[in-house]
Parts: sequence; C-alpha cells; structure tokens
Amino acid sequence: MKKVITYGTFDMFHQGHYNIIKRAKEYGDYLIVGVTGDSYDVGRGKLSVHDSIATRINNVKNTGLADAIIVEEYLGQKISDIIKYDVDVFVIGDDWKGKFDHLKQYCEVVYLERTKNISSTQLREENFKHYNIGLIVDEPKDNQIIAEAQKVSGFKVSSVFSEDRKVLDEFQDKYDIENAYRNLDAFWKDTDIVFVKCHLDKRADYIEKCLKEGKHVIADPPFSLSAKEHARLFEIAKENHVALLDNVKMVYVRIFTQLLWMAHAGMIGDIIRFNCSISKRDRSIVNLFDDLTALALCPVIKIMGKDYQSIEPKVVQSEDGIEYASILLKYETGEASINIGNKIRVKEQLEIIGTEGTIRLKDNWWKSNYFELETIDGSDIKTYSMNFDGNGFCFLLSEMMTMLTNERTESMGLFPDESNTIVKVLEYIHQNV
Ligand code: C2G
Repeated sequence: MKKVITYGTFDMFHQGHYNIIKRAKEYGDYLIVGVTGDSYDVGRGKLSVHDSIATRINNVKNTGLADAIIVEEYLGQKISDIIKYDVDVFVIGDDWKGKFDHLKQYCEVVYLERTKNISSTQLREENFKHYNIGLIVDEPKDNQIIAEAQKVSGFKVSSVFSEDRKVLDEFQDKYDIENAYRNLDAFWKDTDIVFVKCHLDKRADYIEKCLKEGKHVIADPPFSLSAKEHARLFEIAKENHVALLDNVKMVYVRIFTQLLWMAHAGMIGDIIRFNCSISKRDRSIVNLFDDLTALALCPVIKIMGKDYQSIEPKVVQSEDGIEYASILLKYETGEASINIGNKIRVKEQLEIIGTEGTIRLKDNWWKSNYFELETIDGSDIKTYSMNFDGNGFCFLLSEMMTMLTNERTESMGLFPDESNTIVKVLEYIHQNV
C-alpha cells in the first residue's frame, strides 16, 4: 500500500484546498491529512486563522478523501509522522517549493501547483469586517506597529496624524502610509482604532478626544500621572461603548497567561515574594521612568493583585529627574519589589518566589518567550516556552479583534481596574519622593 501525507491549516476551506487533497490522494492508496493545531499556527506567526480546529478537521473529513486525519502540533513533526505512519509520498503546494526538500531522505516529496485566484486570506478579507488603525505620533517611529498589524487579518494601519509637519512627512515616507493628516476631523473619518503614540503630556488629551469621537484607543501606559484622570478615561470609553487598551504586550502573550495560571493555581505554593527589575538608558525618551515603572507594575498587579497594603518608594534623583527607584509593595501575604534603573543600570529579571517553588524570567522579561519553573522538591528546572517573532503587539491586536467581534469593550489582558491601580501606585511615588 502506498501512503501519502499532506498538511495544511485549511482555514475557510475552499476549492484550492479540495484540489490539493484530491490530487494528493492520486499519488497513492491511503491519504493522511495533517491539520495544523492552533499553537503550531500561532508559533509560526499565523494569527489570522478564523475557523476552529474542529471546523477545519470537519471540512477535510467532508471531502471524503482522507483515510486518516492527524493534528500537526509542533515544528519538525512532519519527520516523526513520516516515520510513524510509514509514509511513501509527501505532497504540498508549490508555494512551498524547495522548502521541504530535506524530507527527501525519508520519502518522495512532491510540490503541486497551487490553484489560482483563491486563498484563505482573500476569503477572510471578503467575508469579515475590517478595521482601519490610525496612529497619532510625535516622532517618526512606529515601534513595529505596522508590521505587527499585518499579521492579524482584519486590521490595517492606514492613517497617521501628527501636529508636526516634518514628523508627519518623515513618517509617511518611511512607512508608506496611505493617509497623513494634521487635521483630527479628517483623520477620524478614516479611522476605527487610534493608537495614541505620543508623549505623556499630550497622551490623556488625545485619548479623551478619540474616545469621545467614538474611536477605540490603544495607548502606552500610563495614560496620565493622575489616577483620577486615568480612571476617568476608562469611564469615557465605557460611556461611548468603545475599547481602551493599555499597550502592554506581555499580558497578551500566551507564555504570560501560562505563568499567571501556574502562579495562581498554586504550582509554586503561596507566593511570598515578587522581584522584578528593568532599566534603560535612552535619554531621548521623555518620562522614561514612568513608562518603565508602569511596565514593571503590570506583572506585579497581575500576579500579586490590586490589594496592596502599603508602598515604600526609595529613589535616587538628579536634575534630570528620577535616576533609580526601588519600590516595595507590601501585601497581606507577601511583598513585591521592583527596581527601576533610569540611567543607573540594574539587571533585568523577574522572579516569583513561592513556598514550593520559583518562577523566573530572565533578561528582557517583558518580551520573553520562555520562563523557568524550579520546584523545591529538588526536581530539575523546567522551561516553558513559546516561539513568536516580533514584539508581541499582534497578540494584543488579536485580543482586540475578539473584543470587537464580541462587542466587549474591556480588555481581559489588563482589566481597567488593574490599569488604574498601576497609575495609583505611580501617582503615590511621585507624591512621596
Ligand atoms: N493551496 C493550494 N491552492 C490554493 C491555496 C492553498 O494548492 N489556492 C494548498 C497549499 O499550497 C497547501 C494546502 O493547500 O499545500 C494548505 O494550505 P494552507 O491551509 O494555506 O496551509 P499552509 O500554511 O500552506 O500549510 O504544516 C503546514 C504546511 O506546511 C503548510
């Protein structure tokens, strides 16, 4: 018996998918179809898959052509499958030409011509609502927002607004953005979601204007250094039935959800101590201390909770502002310490110490794709990882798409009251140093 295998996501099942499965079957007597699992697709940057795995498997099943259907869960599984199922021929579309030649040592490799003029991407574009993202900027830098938005179907960065003509021209040239505006009314006409990417002194004002205009907003935290004003912005978002999201990417990355689960499900016992440190020397960033502190407070609030009992800030200041801060938040059952180095360097790491184990994220913990779990029973250190390219903003956009589809305006990555707590702590620090 000659066995054939082929793989695919088979999202929005279409004629091109049917054709390749049918032609693959003709290469042998028994056809195995591998359907990609969600984690595998996320890991290879395919975030726009619309259909659930159950639907995708069902669609392959309904062709009546597959003798067996398997799920592709990890990179390299193709080799194991070919060996395990004693496969003779591997078939794939010629958009992958040359990419699977290394499988020739295990079986025959056949690239078949793709069916023209049909694709899942095209069907998603035709069938689902699209949202235009507009950026409000005060420097010609996009922090990878444009590239990240391209990974999530349904979003497109189409406009930019800046008060500064030079910045606007430079930005439009650099990123090849369709529309550039210095007039907010014109900018809003083209925009469903606004990323307010400007310095803290203007952030709250722009956020408020956009929300009142009925636009969904994403902005760097803190939105303001006044806890009252920050909380009011969430109220305005609620009144206008629009979403307001903190641009904190780490909480949307699955590795963080996994870490949160482990910490809260008691896998390291009772949490007694949280340590995290962050520093940056970029003097060109205004309010760098506030940006860094907000970022460091995010995992504190997510893991230790909002109900701290006291805050003890210790800071080193110069005429340039706060150069270093060590902030201790005391909780009923434990404490959290964060070290912020603004000019003064601190080693970046994040550590959650529990009575039965420790979770550690090394180096750039806010964009880490792995963490370690060390339990006190003496077993080995376990590493949990998840690969992703880019800076993780696409995961925030993915959550935004879910929110828009379900008409939910509050993010479940960082809840509004968690965001408000972060600013309450920041405000306290500024008032007490
Ligand atoms: N295909 C095709 N014609 C189209 C569209 C897709 O022949 N118009 C083929 C692809 O070449 C692929 C299969 O249909 O062989 C499935 O395509 P996708 O669902 O896009 O999956 P893909 O990302 O190509 O998965 O392990 C996963 C595989 O490596 C590839």
